Amino acid sequence: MSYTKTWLNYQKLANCPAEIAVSLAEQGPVAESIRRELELAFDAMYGVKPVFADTVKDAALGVTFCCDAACGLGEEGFRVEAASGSIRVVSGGQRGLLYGLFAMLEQLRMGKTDFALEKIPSNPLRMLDHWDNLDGSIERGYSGKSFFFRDNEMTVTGRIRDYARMIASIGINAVCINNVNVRGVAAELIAQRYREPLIRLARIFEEYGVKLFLSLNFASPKRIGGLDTSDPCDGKVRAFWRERIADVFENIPNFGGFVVKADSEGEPGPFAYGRTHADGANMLAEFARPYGGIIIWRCFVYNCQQDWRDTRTDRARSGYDNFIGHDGEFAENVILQIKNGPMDFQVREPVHPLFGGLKKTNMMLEVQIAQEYTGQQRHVCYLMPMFREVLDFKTYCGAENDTIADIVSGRTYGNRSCGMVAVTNTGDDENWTGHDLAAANLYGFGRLAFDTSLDPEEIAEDWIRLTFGLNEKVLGNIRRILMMSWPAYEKYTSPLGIGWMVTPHTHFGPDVEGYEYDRWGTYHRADHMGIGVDRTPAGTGYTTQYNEPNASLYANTETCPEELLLFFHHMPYAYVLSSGKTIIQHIYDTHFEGAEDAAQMLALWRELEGLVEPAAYARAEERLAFQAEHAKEWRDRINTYFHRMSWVEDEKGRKIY
Ligand code: GCW
Repeated sequence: MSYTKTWLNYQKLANCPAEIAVSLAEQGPVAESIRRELELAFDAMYGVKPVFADTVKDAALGVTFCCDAACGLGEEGFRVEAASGSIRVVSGGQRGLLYGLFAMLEQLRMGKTDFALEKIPSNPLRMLDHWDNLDGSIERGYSGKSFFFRDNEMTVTGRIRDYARMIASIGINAVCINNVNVRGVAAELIAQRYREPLIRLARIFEEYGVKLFLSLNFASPKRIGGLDTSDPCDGKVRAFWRERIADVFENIPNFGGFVVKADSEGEPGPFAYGRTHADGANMLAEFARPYGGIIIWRCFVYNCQQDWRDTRTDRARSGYDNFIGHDGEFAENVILQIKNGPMDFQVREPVHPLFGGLKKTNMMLEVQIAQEYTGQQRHVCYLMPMFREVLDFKTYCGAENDTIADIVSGRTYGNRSCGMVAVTNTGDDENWTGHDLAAANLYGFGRLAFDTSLDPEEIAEDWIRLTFGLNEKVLGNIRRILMMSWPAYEKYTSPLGIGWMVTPHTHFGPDVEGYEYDRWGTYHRADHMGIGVDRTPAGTGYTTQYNEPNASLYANTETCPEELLLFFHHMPYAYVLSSGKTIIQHIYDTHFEGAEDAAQMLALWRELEGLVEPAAYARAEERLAFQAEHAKEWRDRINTYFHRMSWVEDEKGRKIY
């Protein structure tokens, strides 16, 4: 199947230089990628094949790549200086040159000829997690099937190289290719069965500076090792892992390590043997350490067998409760991977309190650009504004350098095992991400992970120009669509921090009580008087997991940020918000507004007919039209539910079914 070029859609530019000379002394797989990319890009942009030479003096455009360990930019940082037909790209390593190359191409494509840029990546690890299964399906995948696996075999095709180029161009340096739920034959990815294609895949990733990671099954000693236990303290189990891990690192080039989902949603883990997460993670880390490998251990651990009548158990508390007591116990090459919020990638959640709690543990921020709960790539929902808020959140873990961005970039504790990871949104659809506009989340995540200080709107602008060209109308309309999309989605799906009103299992479409009386710990507790969960010390006590002043701020209805009011408090429908509206009126108003916003996004897109490539126009038009209809369904289902619960009429007398 053919597929689109996304933001690497190199278009012909005006003012082509007559000849281009490039000086690049480096050798090796990454340097080769730089050469290939230059040939591809300059041919498409200028119709000129670059000449590789020792000196570039006489060419109309001369590009010099200079690898200099003493440049102070590190192996991944770069400086690009362009003036009067001469461009110099400097880095301490080849990966930095590769990032510098893509940054240079971006500038040239946006019509700039004289510029200077210097960037050192904020986060050591900038990672994508695929939830791809070996049969080719993707858990929570909304863009077709896996391009890594099909029918229990690996598929190492030309598409993988294009994928590697795409993600390298935004600074991604690590990818985990298989689902954290390691089922069936996936457990054998660490055995011989998939060795040869994994080596080929790892070599392609290596050419683009991307480390390969695998998710492993903690019960592998039993499942594939023929042992009768997977107890991490058992001698035979340790021997199994020592051998397996050594074998993987010694044979797969450029291998980064393992991701582990343990004792979570039915996945096996150390609990079965009376061992702790630290026992489990450290055992694996010990065997990965000689290879510089890391173990990424997920903190998404909670009781998924809850009785809805139990109002003391609180899923929001569980990540913190499970891990805080083990602060300082994890090995140096273990990183705890923590979701941005304490629940599960809802459209609005507070920031996970573990970030401010752990002081002696490596941490990584996990976000989800696969839009599981935010419209599944059939709705537009540009998530960078949400991630911006998360990164800027002050945890008060110390007097300074206490934001999430500080913690995960290593500024707070001076560590290098940390970073950001996104559950990714790609598949084998022709446009990679199902919705053409969802590619903005992939692009945006990479850019933001590379530079956590970026403005979401500027990222959006770059993405639009690089994908759709430089037309001002196209830029303006798509920017508006993207920037209004997250607030709109929140308005028509969720009031004031309430999540989960979705169809069980699929997580798509409204079902206000879908998860209300289920075992997953996901309640909004709406009754005829009010709605919300009391998470103050008088309720579940979740607010106490935050450092002061956050703990008090959230516990008090007067100071609790309103967008999270119902996450932290059970409030009467008649409670008056700062807008002067009651909660029930706010619910009605936001739902009507959200549906109008969705209609407006469609109208904005329709103005672009003829200005964007027809196939892309048609694909997105269809989805935006669906979104506008679906938003009405959300509006009506939610408004009707709360009207029937509260018996309060809409002040504006609009249609509520
Ligand atoms: O969001 C939930 C998803 C599960 C997923 C889990 C996790 C991979 O519904 O499908 O499992 O999170 O993060 O492990």
